[in-house]
Amino acid sequence: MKNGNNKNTVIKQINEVLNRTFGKTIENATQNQLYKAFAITVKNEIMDKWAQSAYTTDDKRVYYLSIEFLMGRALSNNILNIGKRKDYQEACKQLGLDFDSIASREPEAGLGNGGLGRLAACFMDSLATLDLPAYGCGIRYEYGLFRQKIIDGQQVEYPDTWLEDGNVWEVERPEERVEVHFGGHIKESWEGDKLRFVHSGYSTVHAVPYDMPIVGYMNDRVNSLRLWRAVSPKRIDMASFNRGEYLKAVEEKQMAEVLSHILYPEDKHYEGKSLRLKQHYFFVSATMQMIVARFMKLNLPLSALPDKAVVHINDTHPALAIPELMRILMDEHGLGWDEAWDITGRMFAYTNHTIMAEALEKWPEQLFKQILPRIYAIVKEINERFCGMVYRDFPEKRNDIHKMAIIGYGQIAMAPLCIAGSYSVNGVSALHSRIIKEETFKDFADVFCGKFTNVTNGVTHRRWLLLSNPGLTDLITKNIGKDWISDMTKIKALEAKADDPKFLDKFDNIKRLNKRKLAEYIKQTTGIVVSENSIFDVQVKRLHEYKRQLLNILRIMYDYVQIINEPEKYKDAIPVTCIFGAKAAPGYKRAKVIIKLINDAADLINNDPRVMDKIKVVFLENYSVSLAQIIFPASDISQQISTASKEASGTGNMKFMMNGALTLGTMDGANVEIYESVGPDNIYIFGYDAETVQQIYKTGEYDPTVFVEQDYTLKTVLNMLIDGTLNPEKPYLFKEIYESLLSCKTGMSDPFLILGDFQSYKAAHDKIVKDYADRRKWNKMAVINVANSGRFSSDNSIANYNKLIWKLK
Ligand code: 26Q
Repeated sequence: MKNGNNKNTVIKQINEVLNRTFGKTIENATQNQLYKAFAITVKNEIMDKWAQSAYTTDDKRVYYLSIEFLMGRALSNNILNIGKRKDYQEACKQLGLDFDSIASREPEAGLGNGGLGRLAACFMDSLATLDLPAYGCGIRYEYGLFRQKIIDGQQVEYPDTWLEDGNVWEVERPEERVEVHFGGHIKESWEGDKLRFVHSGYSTVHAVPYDMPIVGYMNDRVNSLRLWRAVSPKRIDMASFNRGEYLKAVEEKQMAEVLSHILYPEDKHYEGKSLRLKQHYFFVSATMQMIVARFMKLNLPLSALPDKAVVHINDTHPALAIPELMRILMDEHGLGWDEAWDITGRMFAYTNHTIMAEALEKWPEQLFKQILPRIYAIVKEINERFCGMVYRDFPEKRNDIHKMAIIGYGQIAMAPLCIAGSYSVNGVSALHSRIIKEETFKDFADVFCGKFTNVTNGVTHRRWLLLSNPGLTDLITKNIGKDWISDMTKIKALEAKADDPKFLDKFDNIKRLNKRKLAEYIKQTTGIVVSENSIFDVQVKRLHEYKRQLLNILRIMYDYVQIINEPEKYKDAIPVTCIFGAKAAPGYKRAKVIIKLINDAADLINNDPRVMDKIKVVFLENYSVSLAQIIFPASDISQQISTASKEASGTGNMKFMMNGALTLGTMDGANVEIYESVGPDNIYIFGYDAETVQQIYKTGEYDPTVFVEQDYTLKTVLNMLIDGTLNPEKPYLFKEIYESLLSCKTGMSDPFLILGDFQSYKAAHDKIVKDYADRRKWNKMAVINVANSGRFSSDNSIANYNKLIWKLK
């Protein structure tokens, strides 16, 4: 029996590793040792392929540069991708071990804030699976995104010590260390007819790479995620140490190493912090040096560099890779400006992820100059040549040059640098790409019309469906065969089953089991008992005003008031469990108050007997990749309710869809494409569209008081924010929220248009809850959603990136 053999091989391997590494056996190993033994065993299995993929080919590669990689746990994923899930499960069964509990010992690699970081992780998975040679490059943060606890309804942050107990997956490569220089002075000198730039008086930080394997699904490719760690070249200064100045002795060392200590927890909020600028330069400098050094081994002329490497810039954070390459080509390889710029201009592609003004990166010129004097000089030159080109070649745009300049008003703007220095610029959904081309970066698009393109985001169905929802995965495979797993477009065949009552019952049952699992988790972590028969209505994402968790909680409070006012009317209503998960940036006060509001409202509603358990409100703390893997499969309703035009794409929306949740959303980001895929009957759309929102911003015609005057219940709900109902001890807590919702002074009114969208949101929610009663019909809609989710696999996005932009192989 093949399977029996494989299972026994796994058992033998694990025993061996346990024995060699810990001097233990399966019988007496701790859970942590078991986890490590599993991980080492899997890693050993992929080592061969990793060496092959990483060090033997000269093919053109894509380097995906990102300040964030929100990877989540790797063990189950890697086992899935090498095709040995069954072997490991059976081995565990035979040994009396609980595989999931062992896998949950792995600390999660949470090196990202949200969508942008998770997208980078999904893309790494698809790149390997599509057998494309790729490197992910970023920072090996010692502390990932903070762990969130909710204490007395409020967010409290704790450090994420994910590396404390070691990281089985990483391989340190000290032999590939490079130097990164900060500060100092630049001297110009003529060497024959060449102007040379000599950098002196700088301080040095060593960048040491740590590689993690990225395993392709059922193929021979294992790519690398290369994360750089900052190490000081200095040992402790023994002289100061001996004088008893311990602090001073370690100070310099720590100043250097702090660069890779912590992930900034701000998501879409830029602040000109010098440490952050240093982090950006640190990892892009190390990466660009590595790329050029690797290329030099091929003994080709430097002009061939773009045939061997393409560098993808994930938002503007790695923008300095552009001037850094210029520096390496000119200062270290003696190229002239034009030659270096020609190479550079063929190497970079840039993805924009947000149009929110406060997220657009700009650095104070003085700070920049001081920290990166040589890079500053290069950026200045790029700016002058770029503005000169526009002046010369586009006389009609002369009056717009100040809007496009890279340097101006004492600041250096990163998006213009990326656009000027890349051959491709893309947005992350059809709507978003249109907005950046026609509005945000319109002037650039007039100048470089061919550069702008769209690649809609996607998510890896291997993690978000196969791993997270094995029940649904099996059901799909039993009905349409297994081809869809390697080609997600084939999942469309499932639509043929959308009218099959037997199939729908099975589908319904799988959802129920997933809900049971989540209900258990909720009970364990919050003590709240929720019914698996209730509708699981879910909003999980970063806490941001534009994402409008506030709209959701106000609507819940509205339902609450309706139920206590007319209990008779609601006594047969299907109960709804409203689930939130959201981290707020630690310094984002309004976001934190909204978390408090959700929790205070939850307390009030969950403990009011008049509600008859018709509504439960649950705030799950520490929303993370692993928690998301439990939530999506158990969800009925996917809340995607951003103010239209604000959410560039969203990717949670896609994960819900794949798991058969129905979208309740605005026409924003990729919701628009989900709508096109499933049709108007299988999605719940409400609210202003992007054009109307823009119109309101332009005219300022928005008066929220009108909506309140028309609706007495809404008035009651808003009053609850200020009359102490929610928090009798601190009735003032939510006063500012109340005022922001109602303010209509010119230029001061609520930019998220919450009350403007309220009524249509409430109506859409009432309809979705009503429709749930017809379970056959509901499940049919859900199946149609799953069947049409194929285009949202990141395999599709990556295939598009490659076809349109990278052109590998
Ligand atoms: C920049 C400079 C200084 C400090 C912070 C930042 C910063 C950090 C994180 C700016 C932006 C981010 C994150 C942006 C982000 O996650 N955007 C999301 O990207 C997803 C993937 O494309 C989209 O699906 C989401 O719609 C978009 O909000």
